[in-house]
Amino acid sequence: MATRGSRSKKVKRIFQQFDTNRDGGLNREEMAALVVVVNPRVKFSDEQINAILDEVFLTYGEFIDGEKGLTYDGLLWTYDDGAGDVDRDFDAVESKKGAEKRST
Ligand SMILES: [Ca+2]
Repeated sequence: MATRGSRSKKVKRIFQQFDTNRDGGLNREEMAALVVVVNPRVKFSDEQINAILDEVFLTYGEFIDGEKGLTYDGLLWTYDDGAGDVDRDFDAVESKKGAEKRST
């Protein structure tokens, strides 16, 4: 059951997974990694990634914390807006983590 509580918990896990420098925001580099992982079947060009990031940072400007980038609240909003499927993205992130664990 996709309750709001389990949703935000999943978004939190996704956020923390990609906030690699742990500063509480997703900068362009971190967001780019997220976009790539949750779209495993898509081969993005740098231009496409840049266009997506421009769009996100423009649309969610009020959730951008300076150099840190998109905050957790901002990421939650992108899902509330239907920009991505939390469950699907969460599974993609988790399965990637599992694959990395197996390969080491
Ligand atoms: Ca960060």
